[in-house]
Amino acid sequence: MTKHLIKHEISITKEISFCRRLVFTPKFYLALLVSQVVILAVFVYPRNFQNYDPLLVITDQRFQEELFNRTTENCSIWNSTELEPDTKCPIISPYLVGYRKPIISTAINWGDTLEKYQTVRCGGHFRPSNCKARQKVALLIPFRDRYAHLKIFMNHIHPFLMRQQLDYGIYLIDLDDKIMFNRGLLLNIGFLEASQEYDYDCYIFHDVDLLPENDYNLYRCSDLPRHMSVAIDKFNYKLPYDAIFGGVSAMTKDQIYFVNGFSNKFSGWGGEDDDMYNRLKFHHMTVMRSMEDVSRYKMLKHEQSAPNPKRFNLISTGMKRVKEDGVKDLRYEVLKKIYYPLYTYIKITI
Ligand code: NGS
Repeated sequence: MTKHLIKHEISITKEISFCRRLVFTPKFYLALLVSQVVILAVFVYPRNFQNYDPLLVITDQRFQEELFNRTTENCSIWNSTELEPDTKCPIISPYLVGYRKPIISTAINWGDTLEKYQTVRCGGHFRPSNCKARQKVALLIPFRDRYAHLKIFMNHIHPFLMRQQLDYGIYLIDLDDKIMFNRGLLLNIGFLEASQEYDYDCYIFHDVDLLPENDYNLYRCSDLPRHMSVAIDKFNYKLPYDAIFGGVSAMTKDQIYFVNGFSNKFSGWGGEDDDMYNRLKFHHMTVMRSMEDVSRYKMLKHEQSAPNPKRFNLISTGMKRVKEDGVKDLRYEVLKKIYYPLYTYIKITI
């Protein structure tokens, strides 16, 4: 028994001295370093850094301050009654360039951007100087907090729309912070506010995180409602499902009133566009789409908003409410309306 114990002790001592020797060799440290790098690369890095993107910093305080200090002193006043040239602009603008990769950088200098777009009038209005635009278009952007996206969007969309020779205005509609985001409601109010300002022919419902890649994707309305963001990089440039009407879509004033606009009941993320698709179907309207190679969009990265758990139920019961839930008889209050150099900002509450 004692003999056995001694043997065991000797073997433990041997193991300890082996470990000591190992710990003091450079190979050991090298192996330790390599294993840590492997652990970091395989397990930790993908989770913490792969999705890291400066665009995820959605509340860019400095940018917000820069922005809110610049109002009408930095732009020329827009006067919708100013005389226009008599000649109509050509059906296809000669300034179009086709596919152009969007510039995605938060390093865009806001001052330079304003300098660059001096032809844009206060409130984000523009009209060609050498011809009469074929359509007057209001871009309605439901908004909450995504200032970094806004900067990139503005820098991209103004030259894009100018090249299309449109008479346009850009409206950012923001909801009282105490109320949950509601895309349908904001678009309805944006429509009512914009139509009071100018006799627009066409209203484009536009998410701030989508950048059109090809300027042959004409921002105009047709006889039927249009779904424009057909091919988004996030969905591998393929339509995710036939009934999708979200992202970017376009309707005339008559089409909007005909279906009573969007439902105001979809608080939180998702479903209001599917409900709009049902409204169109209910009113026997089909949706128009352009070719995938033209209707291409780059989506800016952001965290997924919390989906509305009630959205499926709201969609299935939606057509019972078409008449009373929509753009007609909508009550709201405008808290702020500011004509910034590149867009009109409207903050509302209900
Ligand atoms: C569907 C949503 C739509 C949304 C679409 C694309 O699942 O509201 O995804 O969203 N419908 C429902 O949730 C019922 S996207 O990934 O582009 O943000 O528009």
